[in-house]
Amino acid sequence: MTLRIALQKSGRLTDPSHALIQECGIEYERYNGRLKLTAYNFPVEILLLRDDDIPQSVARDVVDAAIVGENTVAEDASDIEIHRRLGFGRCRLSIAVPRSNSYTGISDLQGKRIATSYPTILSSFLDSHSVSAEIHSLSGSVEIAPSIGMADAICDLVSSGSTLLSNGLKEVETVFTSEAVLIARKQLPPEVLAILNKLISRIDAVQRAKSLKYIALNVPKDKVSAICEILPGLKSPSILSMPDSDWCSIHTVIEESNFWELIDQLKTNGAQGILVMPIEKLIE
Ligand code: PRT
Ligand code: ZN
Repeated sequence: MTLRIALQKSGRLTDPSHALIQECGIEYERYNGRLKLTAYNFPVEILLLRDDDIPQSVARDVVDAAIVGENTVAEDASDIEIHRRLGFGRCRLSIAVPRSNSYTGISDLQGKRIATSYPTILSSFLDSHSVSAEIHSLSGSVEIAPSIGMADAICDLVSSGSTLLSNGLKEVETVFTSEAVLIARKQLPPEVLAILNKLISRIDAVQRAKSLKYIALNVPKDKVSAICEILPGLKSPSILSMPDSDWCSIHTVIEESNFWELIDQLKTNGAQGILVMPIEKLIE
């Protein structure tokens, strides 16, 4: 049995998706032009597809699972389960209008023409705000629709905002926020589900490790208890006493998110020689 997983063939999600699979210890060769890759050391087959085709490929049993933008799934999903959010490919689907327009609120969109490649997400957003507008579906180059007189507004993906800016548009409503997600068909055969779960537990280990740092520091013995209170480790820190010295060494794991604040507090409490190391994987 193998798990068939789709990744984007070529685009924004391609490199980070391969990187994640490879960080999970899964090895395969990427050949130019080859659309099906088989791993040497894990029962997985990787199919490279256009992102727009991925949700349907999962729903129709062409593949079992995939990494794709959540926006694509929300636009075109049925019988699909989102198993994990992956933290890359972040963007938002936003409504934008010409910069010269005054915009006072969502009711300004009533009766307007809005161009988008995401008609399903947009129409449910407008419905939820009781706005009725004419939705024009376009498969690309949505941002030029207002300047050629095809629409009054657009609804498109935004990350830095520079595309909107260079097309004389301003972002006025956020419709949906998105990132890459790991999806799979509901009701997979048990053997395939078991492989998927194995992959998910590896992804969890990789993701968890990225949010943590291993630190080692030297601390005066009389400051150990004060410092241990500051350190919110996974478990209590390891304390290595140095014989014939007033110092000991503390080792622990901390969250990346409050890293700098914590380091400042440790220094204030007398810690020295603070060594910080990345963690490759964390299996809990
Ligand atoms: O060939 P294929 O159909 O597979 O690729 P594609 O060109 O349709 O997709 P691609 O590679 O552009 O995007 C794949 C996924 O990346 C999307 O489905 C999103 O989940 C995610 N993503 C993240 C983005 C962006 N950021 C993004 N900025 N997808 C598209 N954009 C486009 C947007 O449409 C607009 O044209 O980038 C432009 C805006 O970017 P900024 O930085 O100027 O705001
Ligand atoms: Zn696409």
